[in-house]
Amino acid sequence: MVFFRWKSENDQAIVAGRARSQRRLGARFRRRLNVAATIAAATAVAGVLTLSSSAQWLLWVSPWQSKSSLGLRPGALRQGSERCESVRAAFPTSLSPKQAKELGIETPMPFGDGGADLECPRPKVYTHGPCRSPVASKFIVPAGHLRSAAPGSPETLEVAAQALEVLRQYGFVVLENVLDPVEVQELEKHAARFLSSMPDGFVSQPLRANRSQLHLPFEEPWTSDWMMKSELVLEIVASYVCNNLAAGRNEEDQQWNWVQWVTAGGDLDWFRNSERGPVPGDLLNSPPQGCSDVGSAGEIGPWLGRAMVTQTPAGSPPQKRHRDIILPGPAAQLTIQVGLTPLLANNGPLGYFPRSHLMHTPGYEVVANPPLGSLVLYDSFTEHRGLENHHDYTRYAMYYEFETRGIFSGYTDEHFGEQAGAHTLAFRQHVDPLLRRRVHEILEERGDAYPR
Ligand SMILES: O=C(O)CCC(=O)C(=O)O
Repeated sequence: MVFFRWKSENDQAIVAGRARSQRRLGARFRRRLNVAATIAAATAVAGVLTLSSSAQWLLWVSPWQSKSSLGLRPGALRQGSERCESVRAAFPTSLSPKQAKELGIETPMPFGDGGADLECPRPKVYTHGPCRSPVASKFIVPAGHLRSAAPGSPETLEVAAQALEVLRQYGFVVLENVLDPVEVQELEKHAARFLSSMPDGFVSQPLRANRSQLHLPFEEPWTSDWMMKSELVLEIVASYVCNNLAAGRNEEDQQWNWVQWVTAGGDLDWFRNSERGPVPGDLLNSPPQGCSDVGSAGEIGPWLGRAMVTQTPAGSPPQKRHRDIILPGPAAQLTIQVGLTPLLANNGPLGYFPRSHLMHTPGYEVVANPPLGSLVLYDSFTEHRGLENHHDYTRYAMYYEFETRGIFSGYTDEHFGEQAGAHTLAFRQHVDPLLRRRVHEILEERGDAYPR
């Protein structure tokens, strides 16, 4: 999970003090001051960002911070070190060192037990099941009829357009019945086997609130075309993911752009402007540790990030709501959830906060518990959380995500073990050619500028 470093009050006080004593501020310094002040204002208006991301507790500092300013490298928190103790003090943990050791956790987790939310429940509406609410129907796009549709059929494009509309408006969409439930049921068995007898070179990682996560191996059935190359999914990804602000920009520049996006009204098309495209330089050519190196420096739009499986054991508590990525804001990473265990109201489905990707704060959450064979697509900037699993079995879900170059996802090549990086690459080579063809077609249709 990311510990994202907005300007602290201290930083702002220092900046303000200097501002008083230096009558003639340089243009750059003044801009920084504006950034801090505007961020404070925008954050107050927009509500508190939940600062977290799937894998980022290992990399709890920004990759753009210099070693000297922090006194350590990301991920270098050693048990017992001074730095480690100060982290412990700053992030009191409910996990004892003994428990952490038993879980195989060598570094302290800034989010303690991984972000369990034991506070007051929020109103929920459910998409399916006995508690299904008519209010939730606007988040669902029926797609069962596409299973028999020919490739390139107009129906596929029609459903993609509907789904895109929902996604843009609310930050997530349920594609109901798009996959064959029998095939998906098989995946659950594979997931359970893979997680319980992990091959050498793979390591599962704890995820907030008692979950764990592992990269999937590049092999059948995970590579199946009906899932990884779904025409419907790739069409939506190619059209939706358009935020290239992380490509070649440092943290401060991304913050500044994010603030401008919020203050300009929070329109997703704002990101399509060519001024917000990649910035040439070292950060673009070689994204730092934890930042995505998908694709190449000369192109924009989405590529496949990685494919993973998550398990939510029996009795797991609900998570705190969070965003999987913070910068550079929405439309930079799109996550596809494939429920492998049939999702029920109380076996650990995900709850989503509609329109939170546009910085709106709704008073309720939408629990997506669609039938097996359905997908949920969500902007990783949308607030969401895993809910409690009250059942006596583990709930499995597969996730794969598409992203633009440079975003800080927190994943490194070795995050899931020394072998995992090779599997990530193989997945990308499998899916990207098809996706990129569609990305280029769409960019050309729209007349959006992109470097060739
Ligand atoms: O419970 C899960 O499957 C995933 C939870 C989640 O959204 C997260 O930890 O980012």
